[in-house]
Formats: sequence, C-alpha cells, structure tokens
Amino acid sequence: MAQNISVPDIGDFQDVEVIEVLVKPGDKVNKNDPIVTIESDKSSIEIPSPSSGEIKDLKVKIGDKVSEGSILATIENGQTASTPKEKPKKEPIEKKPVVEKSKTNGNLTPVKQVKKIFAEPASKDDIDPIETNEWIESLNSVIDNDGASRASYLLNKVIDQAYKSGLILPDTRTTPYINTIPPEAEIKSPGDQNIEKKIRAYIRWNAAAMVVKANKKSSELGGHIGTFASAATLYDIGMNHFWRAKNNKFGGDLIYFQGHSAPGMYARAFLEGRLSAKQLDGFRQEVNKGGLSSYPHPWLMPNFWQFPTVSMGLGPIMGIYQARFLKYLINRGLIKDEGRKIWVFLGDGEMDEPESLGAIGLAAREKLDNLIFVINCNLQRLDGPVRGNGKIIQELEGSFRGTGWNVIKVIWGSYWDQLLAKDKTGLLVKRMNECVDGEYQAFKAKGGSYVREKFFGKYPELKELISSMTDKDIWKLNRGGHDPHKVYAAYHAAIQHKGSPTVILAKTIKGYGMGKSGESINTTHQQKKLDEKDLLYYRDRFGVPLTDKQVKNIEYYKPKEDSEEIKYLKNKRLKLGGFIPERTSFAKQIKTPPKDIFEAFMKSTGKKEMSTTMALVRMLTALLRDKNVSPRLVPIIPDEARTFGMEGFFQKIGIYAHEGQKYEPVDSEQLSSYREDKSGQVLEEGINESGAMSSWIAAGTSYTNHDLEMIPIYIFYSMFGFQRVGDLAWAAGDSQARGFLIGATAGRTTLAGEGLQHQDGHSHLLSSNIPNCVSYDPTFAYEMAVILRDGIKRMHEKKENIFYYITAMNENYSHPEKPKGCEDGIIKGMYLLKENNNKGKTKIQLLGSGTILREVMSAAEILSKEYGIDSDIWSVTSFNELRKDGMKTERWNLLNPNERRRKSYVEECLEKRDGPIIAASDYTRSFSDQIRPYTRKGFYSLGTDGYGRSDTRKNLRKFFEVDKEHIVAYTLSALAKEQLIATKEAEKAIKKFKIDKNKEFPTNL
Ligand SMILES: Cc1ncc(C[n+]2csc(CCOP(=O)(O)OP(=O)(O)O)c2C)c(N)n1
Ligand SMILES: [Mg+2]
Repeated sequence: MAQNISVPDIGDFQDVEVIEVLVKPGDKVNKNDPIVTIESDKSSIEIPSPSSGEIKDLKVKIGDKVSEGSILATIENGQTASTPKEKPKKEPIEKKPVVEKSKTNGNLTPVKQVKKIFAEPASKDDIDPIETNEWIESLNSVIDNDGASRASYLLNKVIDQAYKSGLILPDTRTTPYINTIPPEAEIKSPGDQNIEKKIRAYIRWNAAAMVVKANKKSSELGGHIGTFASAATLYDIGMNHFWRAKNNKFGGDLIYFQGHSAPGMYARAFLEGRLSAKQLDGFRQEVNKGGLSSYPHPWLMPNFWQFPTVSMGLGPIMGIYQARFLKYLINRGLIKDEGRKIWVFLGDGEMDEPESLGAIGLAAREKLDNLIFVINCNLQRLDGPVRGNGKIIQELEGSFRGTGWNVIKVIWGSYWDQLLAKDKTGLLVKRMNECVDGEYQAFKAKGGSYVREKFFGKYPELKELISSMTDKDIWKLNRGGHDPHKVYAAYHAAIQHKGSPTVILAKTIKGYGMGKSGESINTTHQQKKLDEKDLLYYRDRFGVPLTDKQVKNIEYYKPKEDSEEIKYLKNKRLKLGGFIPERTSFAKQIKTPPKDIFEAFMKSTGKKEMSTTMALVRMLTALLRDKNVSPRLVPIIPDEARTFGMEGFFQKIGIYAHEGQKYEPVDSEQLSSYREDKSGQVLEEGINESGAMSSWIAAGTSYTNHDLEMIPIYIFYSMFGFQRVGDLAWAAGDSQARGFLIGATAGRTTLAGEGLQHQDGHSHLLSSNIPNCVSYDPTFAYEMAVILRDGIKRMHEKKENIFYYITAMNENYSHPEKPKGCEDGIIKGMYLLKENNNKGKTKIQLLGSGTILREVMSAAEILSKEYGIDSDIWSVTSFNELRKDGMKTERWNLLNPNERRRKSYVEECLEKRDGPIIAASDYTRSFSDQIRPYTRKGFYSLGTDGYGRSDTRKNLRKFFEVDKEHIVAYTLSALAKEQLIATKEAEKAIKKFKIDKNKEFPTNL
C-alpha cells in the first residue's frame, strides 16, 4: 500500500524551498535515506525516508515551497505513513547499585592500597587526644580486617552524615604530602636495577655532553641540561617497561615528551643505534641535513618526532584531545580498542599556562582512562621556584582531584620509607606538610647538614629520629621521581586505573647530579655549559666509565653492541614492539569524490541567493553521500552549528557523546533536534576554540598516529581562528596535520552587526605565515567547490602535508555559472571573470576577492555605463597563493641572471592587459598588496584597515571605502594619476558620491 512521505517538524520555518530531489519514482530506498533537501534562508536539511520501500510518486520538484505536513512523495511497502521523527534512542540510564550492607565499598572504585593512618601529634586544637587515637585505631582495624575499600565506604558514610548534620567539613581537595601508594602496595619492578642504573647514567651523560658540545661550537646554539637531568628516571622507566611502540600488530602508545627534554630522547636513541655520534654532534644544527632539532619538531624530523610540545601548554591540551579522539575513533568503530595509552610529560612551571589546566575537566568528564599525565615537579621553572611560598604538588593535586582525575603523588623515594614507618609521632608527615617549596629547593642545594638542621631540626623528636644517620645518609634521602621503584609502581597503578584519567605528580630535583654547577639552584634552567670540573663531577656522580681525558674531550659513551647494557636496552624495546619515538604512516589514501559530486554548484543559482557558508554546508552534505569520504569526515564545531546553518548534521550524523544521550532533548520532535550519540560523527566542542583546534590536530594527524586518514573540517568564526589559536595552528603545521579550517562569517564588512571583536580583516594574513597552509577567499559557490575538491585530492589522496584555510561569508547573493576553464586559475589564485570591452575609452584591471569582488563587479558596471571605461574583472581566490608563486619566481630570476626570465602567474595574467590595477578585498590592504611587486603596472589597493565596528553592511563598506562607489571614485583617480583620463572626471566622481576627503583614515578612527 502506498503511503505518504511528508515534511516533519522542521522548527520555526514555513514555505521552505526544495533545492534537491534525491529520488525518482521506482527508486528503492532504505529507512532514513534522504528524499529531498530543503533550504531555508539559513540552512539546508535533508528529509529522510521514514521507512524502506519503493518510491511511487514524487509530489514536489526543485523550487517548490514546502512547510510542515507538505507531502513530498509516496512510498510503497512503507510502514510509516507520515514522518514523525524517530525519537532518539535512549541508552538505559545506568542505575547505580545501592549497596548498604555488604562489606564492599559499594559503587566506589576498589582501593587496592592499604594505608595505615598515623595519629597527628597532639595539638592545641585537640581537646581529647585519647579519643582522637581511638578513632584512628578503629579505622586502622577496619583496614586490617575488612580492607581499604570497606574503610573508604565507612568514611564516605560518616562524611555524608556529617554534612547532613550541618558540619562544616575540612577542605579535602588534598591528601598529606606523602606518596599516594604506600610501600606495602607498591608493585615491584621486574627490571634489573643494576643494568638500568647504568643505562640511565649513560643516557644522562650523553644528553648533557651533546648540549655542552654544541655550545662549545657556538653559544648561539643553546640547549638544556637541567630538565632532562631531573626527568631521566621518569622517561627510563617508561621506555624500559611501559611504552608499547607501533607495529603491524598494535597501534602504539603515544608519548608527548616535554619539549626541552629532547636531548634525553636523542641520547637514548644513540644507545639504541638509531642515531649516530655525528648526528648528536649536529644537535640544534638543523640547516644542513642530519642535524637534530632543538625540540620535538615533526616538520624537521618527520621520521622521529610525533608531537610538537615545546610551546608550553600546547602538549597538555593536545594530549587530552588526542586521548578523546582515540576514544572517538573506537566508539565510531573505525579502529579497534587495543588499550592504547596517551602519556603526556609536563613541567610543573608549564602547568601555569591556561591551556595546561584548561581542558582537564573535559578529560575527566569523558572518562579518559587512556590518558596519563606525568608532571615533573622539580619545583623550579626558569627564573626560580614555581611556588616558593606554597607547594606545587599539593596545588596541582587539588586542581586535578577537584575535576575528578586519579592523582598519584610520587614525592618521597624508598629511603624515606623506613623513617616514615619509624615515626610514630606523626611529626615527620607534619614537617613534610608544613615546608614550602622554596625550602625544599634549598634543602637540595645545600647538603645533608643543612637538611638536618633546617628540616629535621625543627622538632627534637625528628632530630632524634635521624640521629644515627650521617650527613651523607641524609643527603641520600631521595625524591620519589628519582626512585625507579616508586616510579615503576606509579606507572603500573596508572595503566591499571579505569574510569578516569591519571596524573602522576613526581617530585624531582632540577639539574639532578649537576652539583655546584647547577643542582637545584635558580640558574639551573639556563646551564648549557659545564667546565671540566663540572663534567668530571657529573661523570663520577653517575659512574660513567670514561677516562679523564675522554671527559675533557667530551666524548659520548656507548658500550659495545654485545654489552649487557645494550642487549638489555634493545631487548626491552623489542618486547615493547619497537622504538619510541618514531613517526610513520601506513594510512591508505581516500579517493577523491567524482567531479560530479559538486555538479549542482557549477550552475547559476538564478535569482536564488545564498551565502558561501550555506554553499559549503551543502557541499559537506553532498560529501556525506560519498561512501569513501563520508565516514572519514570529522565536522568540528565550537558551539556555533546554528550560526553556520549546520544543525541538519545533528540528526544526520549525530553529535559524538561517549555516554550516548541520557535525556530526551527539548526539541526532540524536530527534524534537526540535538542528537547525541556514542557513535556520533560531529565534534561539538562547546565554546572552546583551543579544544576544537586540538581535536582538529588530532584528526588531521590521524594518518600517522592511527594509520587512518581522516578529513577534519573545523568551522569557526574567522576572527576566533588564527587570532585566537595561532600557536596551535603553528603546531598543526609542524605536525603536518591535513584537513580544512573554515573561517566563517569572514570579512570585516561582511559580518555586519557584531563589531570590533568579531569582524575579521586579517585572518588571511595570519594564515599566510604558516608555510604549509594553503588559503583561499572565494566568492562563488563553484569556486568553493573546486577548492574543496582539490583540497581533498591534494591532502587525502595525494597525501601532501598541507592544510587548507578557506573563508566563508554570511552575505546572501546569487551565484553565477562557472565560466569555462577557470579551475586552474581558481586553484592558482586568480582568473579572468569578465571583460567589459564595449566602450574602449580606457581600461582598468579590477581585482576583487571574497564578497568585495561583487562590489568590484558593480563598480565595473558603473564605470562602463556612466564613464565609458572598460575593465577586466579578475576574481582573486587567493592573494596568498599568488604571493607564494611570485616570491618563488622572483627568487629564481635573481638566482639565474643568465637564464631567460620567468614570469610569475600574476604577471602572466596581467602583462598583456591594459590599464593600472585596483585590488580590493574585505581584508587589510596588506592582503592584496602582497602581489604588488609582481607587476610593473600602477597598483592601488583598497581594504579594511582599522578596527571593525557594528553597523549595516552598506555603511561599513562606505566607512572602509570598499563599496562600489569608492571603487569607482578611486579607479577614476588612479586613471587620472596615470594620465589616462582628465583629473576633473575623478574630482566630479568624488563629489558625486559624496566622498568626504577630510574624513580620517579608518585606522585612526
Ligand atoms: C609558551 C612558552 N613560553 C615560554 C617558554 C620558554 N621556556 C622553556 S622551558 C621554560 C621553563 C620551564 O619550566 P618547567 O615547566 O617547570 O620545566 P622544567 O624545565 O623545570 O622541567 C620556559 C619558560 C616556552 N618554551 N613556551
Ligand atoms: Mg619545573
């Protein structure tokens, strides 16, 4: 029986135009296959078939207007008569078990560690120390008899009861200043400590030697010794025991190394035989091939480094979104869940960057238990202590615990264990709690006797506790981050943890082992040179088997290939699947969709008006119908889908949400209702451009990190793009990310009402500075379509390491048919759009880009009709690309004075054309000025220099002097200046168009 397919609830829209009919009578369709596309003045939405069956009758054609309830077609065998939108599938809401009686910890995560609580020393606040002790003993007895889980459960109950009784509870964001994992719960390392110690010593030595050697060559080269010296154990434990490399059986863990600890990674790669001594000698000498890059830069060492991290704060946010993207790929069924981990190494000073902590809430919310942060808390940054008057570890613990992370503190090394066990007074923990980082820094700079006096000496009981220890013994009391056992136990606990991300806060010493030349002193960070005495000390401190002479020559140390150390180190990596870091890609290309996929955009839209943003969204909808491209698209939106008319995507492909949708959305009856889904495709990032950009980078580098080519398309207000997240865009270039950045609502006068902070007149100039960013400012839908397809081809089929920045506007206008043969010009950056050759009085070359091209076209008409001036109109799709070609050509000509001069593309286009050039855009003049050197003609640029402001589009274009009237007046003036027309004609036009000569230049207003 034939049934009707009608328009469902599409929100507040009436008489919406049908722009595509996607089926014909006789077609078999499946449920949810699109039947027609309708388009309001803002967005286009596909109407899906409510059931499977055969299309009988079509009731609409392109151009018809429809509203809710209008019949579109009839379908046979359909089970649903109309198209009430299917209610979103609700995942059952997880009911938490109510465990009251059992002696488990109910729904709490099991706590494996068993930690005894020691009574605090009697204080004046304690009115009944005996009672206090009874409480503590009860707790200890529960721990002994029923385990830590039960103890946690009881404490939670007691705390709940206390809140109910109105007690103001102490702030419990932090735990005491001791290790989170008690000694009895530590998992022991299976490693051979002796060999590992030796390997670590060699790596330490070679890392330092590399920096010292480079600086002997020239102090211009720089480098750091103190940072890796403090972090060596943290890296070594990971390398020997935890980090699994990518190979043909496993995707690999991903490690974000702290940028300026790079020498340590090179030093290890040297022992592994992956880098030669000659290469180490080339540290920071990157101009000639074979040198090692200063920091992790995939652009400069594309087979080695994976993540550019040295701009502080970018590593943590990119790492978080990488972990999220990994879950996204798994939840979308694109890759297997292999339990891969993302490890991010950070400095404690780096944690002050807003980006470092800015996304930790997201990591907890998304339950990223594939993510581990290791923060090397050496208590110092560059100038001095990170928190001289406080404790960075405690502060960070509070921040991370507060957002729901699993926090593991690794503060004290094993030598402290016995002391802590021996101290029954609780004074040792009290002393640890009360000292500030400024003091802890000094303790490690000033030696054992100082620690005895200043740390233990405060309480006689503590002095007594260490009375049998020599100053040397006291000096040996190590910090957790330098103790391989403690670090191993922490890493082991971190990889086992489920349900939330983990942060390891490891306390270390900056410049560990550098002695007087730079251990725990304020100048440590900048120590790049070690004199002979320092080097000998460093050798002795770690027992590196080099003679004095070898030390003086700053030789590297590498034991023989068959030595137990090298065999051990290689064997460990073999067991973990290969070397790290290593950057490879085995991703398959994505086949470019056929040309006809964008056929509709090559035709004139007639009277129908639309913006390039709308056109782009329609192109994306078309791409979603291409089976090769569709699953690989990653649309990324920072909470502006409706602004860009993309709400149709919510239903069509869903918004990624790791928990699915636990609620019925308020607009569930509507076709474009807000649909969250575990396998959703859209990344709706919220008001969070840095996060969105980090997602884009993760998706854009998926071809190397997950061997899966993805096509990220991030659409944002163009003003909140490069200007806001410029450093991430730079890191994207370094990472060789591939994908599209779409600066929407672009153009300083095209986005009318929003004002100074929104109106973008310079994003193209910012993008032009990134060497591998290709950018375009198209005007017409067919230009956008040609660019988009070419981008997919270059990046995802041919695998060029470039990314695209395309601006899209929100001005509605009709789009012409694509002129024949202009594709090449569109891609190169300009093509001849129209010639006005009727009058022949004199001629002007008019160049326009973005929406201002349309002002240029109107101006050309006025010039022709009212002033008898002919013109050639050039659509400039990319001043940036023209500039690149111009620069290269000019350079070649200068370098080859004997050869026949080559022509730049700009010159090729314009040399045989008559008249001077007027170039106008909705960007500052420097945008079009970029091509000025590549023509010998008179060149006059018009642009939007100055702060934007809210007004109507017309007024804004007048203000910035890029409207058709100004273009006409300036053209006449330019022709007059070139003595091609009489000056009085120009004067007359200035008067006619009421152009105020005394108005200030817009940059002053
Ligand atoms: C965004 C940014 N600002 C400044 C620097 C320069 N810089 C490099 S290392 C450093 C100090 C780092 O201190 P911390 O994070 O504690 O690392 P540590 O060396 O102590 O492990 C600074 C300021 C940078 N690399 N990136
Ligand atoms: Mg530090």
